[in-house]
Amino acid sequence: MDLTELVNAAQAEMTAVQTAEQLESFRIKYLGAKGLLKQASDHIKQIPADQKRSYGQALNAVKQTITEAFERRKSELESQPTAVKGVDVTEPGRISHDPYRPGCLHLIQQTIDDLIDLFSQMGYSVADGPELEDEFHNFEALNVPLDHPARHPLDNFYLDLKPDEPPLMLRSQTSSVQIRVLESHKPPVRIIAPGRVYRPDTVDATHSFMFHQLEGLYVDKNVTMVDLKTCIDLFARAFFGDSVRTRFRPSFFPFTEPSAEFDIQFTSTGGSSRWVELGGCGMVDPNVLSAVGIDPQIYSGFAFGLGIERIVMRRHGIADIRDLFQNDVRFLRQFA
Ligand code: FA5
Repeated sequence: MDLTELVNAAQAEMTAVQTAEQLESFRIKYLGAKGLLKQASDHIKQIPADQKRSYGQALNAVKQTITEAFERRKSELESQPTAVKGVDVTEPGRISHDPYRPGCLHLIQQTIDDLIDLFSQMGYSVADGPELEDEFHNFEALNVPLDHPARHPLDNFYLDLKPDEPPLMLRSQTSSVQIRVLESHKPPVRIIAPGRVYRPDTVDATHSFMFHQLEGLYVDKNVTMVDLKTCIDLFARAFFGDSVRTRFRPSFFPFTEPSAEFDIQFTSTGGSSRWVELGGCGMVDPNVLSAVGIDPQIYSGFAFGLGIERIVMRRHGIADIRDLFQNDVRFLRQFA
């Protein structure tokens, strides 16, 4: 065995050793019990007697060179930080000031749950409808004719559809659920429908392009505007406390007659007050009842649609609606 070739090969291989596994393979190959050095050592038997001494000396020098190279690389690798492949599940967790904090519901979902609790105590059950809605439920059956400005493409998210399919849209109001419920249930009907709605509104402190509404609908015999105002007042006091200030303003919605908007007073930390619109409401228009086959001579009803973000903001003193959607956990954890 050529010892010069052996040592050269070992040194070349050692330059490629980067990991503990490669170093161990190197050790087995050269320094192991059946390794190349052992074979070179066994080879001495075949060396003529007069050359044994010089072969032995050369072999010792090769052994020393390879062993030293091995030891040097070993200590270099041991002093390097261990490179972790993937996740080391045996590594202990990093202990922060708050190691085991559980997750929590988003503030909007917490508020929806509280609203459901409150209205169920007033006899309302929860109804649902699709967010991807057709124009019949979002507009037509709600007495909003084709030429009404609320249906303008710039004010809604219509879907780009094939011409032979009925147009679909992201619903712009939860009032669509009024129709879905009345299509399948005969009065008395008393429901709330919380859910997401979408409008291409310009985003500012009180407007978002996606937000949540809570629709309310009560249809029975002899339902009057007094019932509507009582319901809204009960809700406002239960939710914001007896000292809350609300006001009704006459308004217009195609699906209610008469219609109103109601506002709630926001008082900022500086003490100044402003009115913020919380929702729209009114007595269900007879045309809407007729559209779903309910006789408006026998039945009447009221409906309302509350902006859930506005309720959340008033309840928790949040000045900007955008804080609710940025998903900054430092903000959201305050309400855990
Ligand atoms: C409606 O959407 C009617 N469907 C409400 C209604 C229901 C009237 C039943 C009569 C009977 P309006 O567009 O005003 O109405 O919206 C209702 C509430 O949603 C507003 O008062 C406000 O609180 C909230 N809202 C409206 N636009 C936004 C927006 N871009 N971002 C956040 N909240 C909004």
